[in-house]
Amino acid sequence: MAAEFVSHTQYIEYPQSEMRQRASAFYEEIQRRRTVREFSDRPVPRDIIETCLLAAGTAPSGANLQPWQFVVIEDPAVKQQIRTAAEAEEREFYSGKAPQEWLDALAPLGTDANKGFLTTAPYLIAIFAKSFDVLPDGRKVKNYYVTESVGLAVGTLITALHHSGLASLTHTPSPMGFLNKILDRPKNERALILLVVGYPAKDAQIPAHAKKKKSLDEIAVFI
Ligand code: IYR
Repeated sequence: MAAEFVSHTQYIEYPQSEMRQRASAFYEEIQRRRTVREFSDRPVPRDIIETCLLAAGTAPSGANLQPWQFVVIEDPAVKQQIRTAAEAEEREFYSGKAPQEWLDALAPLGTDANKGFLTTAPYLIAIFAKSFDVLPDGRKVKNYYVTESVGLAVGTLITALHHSGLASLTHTPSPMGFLNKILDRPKNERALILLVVGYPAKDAQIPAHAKKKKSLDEIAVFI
C-alpha cells in the first residue's frame, strides 16, 4: 500500500510557560499512581473501561499494526477460574521455582501466592500480544516489535485508568498459558499481563518500598 499523507491538524503548541506548567501538572498526577493489591468490589461503569481501552489503542506500534488483544473479564466464574490457575502457578513460584535472589528482590513488596484480588476487583483485563494477525480470508500478517508495542499500550492503559480515578495492578503469574485456555484465545496470542482494575479497598495499604523512585540523575543522562 503506497503512503498517503494528511496534515496533523490535532497538534497543539503551547507557550513555554504553559508547557512547563502542563509537564509539572502531569508529573504531579502520575507520581500519585501506585500499584494496588487490595481492591474494593465496588462496581465500575463499563464505559469508563471502554474509553481507557480506546486510549490504550492509540499507543504507537510497529508499522502501526496494533498487535494487542484485550480481554475484559467481568464474569465472577471466569475470575474464579483464573484465580485458581494463577494461585497454583504462584504456589510453585514461591515455594521452590523462584531463585532466592528473585524472592529477595520481592521481599520488600510482601507478596505471596494468595491472589484474592483476582476475584474481588470488578475487572480483570488480560492483555495478549499477537505475533501475527489472521485476515478474514485466512492469510497471516506478521507483526513487528510486538512486545515493545504491547508494553506501550499497557503503559497508556494504566495511565488512562489512573487519570480516570481507577487503581490497577500489573499481575504476571508465570507461565500464563492458562489464560489462553480459560479465555479461549488462539495460538498467535501470548498473554503478557493480567491487569487488575477497580477502586482500591477502603483501607488499602501499599508497600513503602513502592514509593521509592529513582532520582533524575539515576535514571537519565544528558549528553
Ligand atoms: N508473579 C508473582 C511474583 C512477582 C514477581 C514480580 I517481578 C513482581 O514485581 C511482583 C510479584 C506474584 O504476582 O506474586
